[in-house]
Amino acid sequence: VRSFTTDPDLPLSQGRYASPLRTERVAAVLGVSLGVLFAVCFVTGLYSHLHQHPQGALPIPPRPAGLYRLTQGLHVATGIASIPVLLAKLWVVWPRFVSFPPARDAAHAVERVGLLPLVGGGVFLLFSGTANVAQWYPWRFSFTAAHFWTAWMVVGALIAHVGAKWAVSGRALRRGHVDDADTAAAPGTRDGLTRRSFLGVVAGASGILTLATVGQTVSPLRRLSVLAPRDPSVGSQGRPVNRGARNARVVEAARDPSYRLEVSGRVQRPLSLTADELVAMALHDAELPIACVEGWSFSARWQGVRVRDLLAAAGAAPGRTVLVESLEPAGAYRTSTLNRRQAADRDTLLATHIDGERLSLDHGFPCRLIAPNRPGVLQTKWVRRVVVL
Ligand code: HEM
Ligand SMILES: Nc1nc2c(c(=O)[nH]1)N[C@H]1C(S)=C(S)[C@@H](COP(=O)(O)O)O[C@H]1N2
Ligand SMILES: [Mo]
Repeated sequence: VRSFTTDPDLPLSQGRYASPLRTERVAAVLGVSLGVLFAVCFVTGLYSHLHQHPQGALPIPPRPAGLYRLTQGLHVATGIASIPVLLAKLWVVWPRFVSFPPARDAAHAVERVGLLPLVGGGVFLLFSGTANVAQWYPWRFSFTAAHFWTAWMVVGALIAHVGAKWAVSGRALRRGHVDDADTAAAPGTRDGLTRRSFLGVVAGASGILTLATVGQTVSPLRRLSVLAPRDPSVGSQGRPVNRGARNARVVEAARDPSYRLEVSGRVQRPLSLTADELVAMALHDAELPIACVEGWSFSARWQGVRVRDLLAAAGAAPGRTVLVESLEPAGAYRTSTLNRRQAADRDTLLATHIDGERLSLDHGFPCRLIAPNRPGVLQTKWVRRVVVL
């Protein structure tokens, strides 16, 4: 045991794994950076959760139209940017993981046990998030449920960790602080510079990783984004497709001449419209994004019938919640709900056209929902029925 462990009472910079880069100050700088990145991830993640698990008391407004695009793009970008920072932080504090005896006293033991959810959970969030974005599902459990509950656990452990490290980090970050590595190192070594370069390399790795992926949502950068799973200008009609018509098993039903769009539920006059009748209605234009939960997005000019016009034509009372159903026989995204304000928004459309072209089968022909400030998973394609609740 003694051959690889360290003494918990020694400063980070001393003992078996001594390095001029392993100092309280470097650990604190990396820790603050991770704290900021994880806080952005947590807030934007909760916002995404609220969209998909609506709470009656907190209905999500349809404006600003591009807000979800921004928050989910930030979520995935800050998450990916934090990968090199977390790895660097684990490397710097490595001696602490192998200290022996494991704890000085009971309080120290509690603090150390708290590292398990913090480190394990943090690694799990970054791994599961990245795998999800890369559409790789090497597990059986539900990604969102596991990612969501782990996020709460990590944030709880993070708050406890910040409390435990507040004093020592505060000291280490103060201007004029002399790192204990400097007093321990031979005079004349330029460790200050080494540490600054180390932090520079970590920040650079973070930046490069971000540039290599963020083009999936910031289209001017798409040429740099060699690691991004999606290019916002590649796909049917020059736009990416999440789930195509064949995979969703809707090809026949969408092309069937007996297709009707139905407006039913709490209405005075249920409607049943052919695809041609739908296109013959008053079409409206809206420039709106598709912002996938996976962090890619594109903005397009859509044309279609306003949902509120359809509701009025069917004689629905104003201010109703609306359920939108797809032709898709099964699947997690075959229905979605519009709250009152979302349903009443002037840009909430059953789109029939994208960028002036009739929608392709893969983008939702004969019509698909497109509404402001909404995750892609809720922009239901191949709509067959609008039910007023
Ligand atoms: C590389 C890092 C990360 C990536 C790529 C990532 C990716 C994702 C994705 C794709 C979703 C959407 C899931 C869906 O709705 O289907 C999501 C949701 C979420 N993320 Fe992350 N994430 C990362 C890190 C984090 C971190 C560090 C936290 C918290 C500190 C976090 C908290 C959340 C929460 C709370 C949700 C909402 C889950 C739900 O809707 O129930 N994520 N993340
Ligand atoms: N019926 C149905 N609609 C759906 C989906 C689906 O699987 N089934 N996928 C959703 C997801 S996850 C996204 S990101 C958007 C993508 O729209 P696009 O394929 O037109 O780009 O469609 C949404 N609409
Ligand atoms: Mo999506």
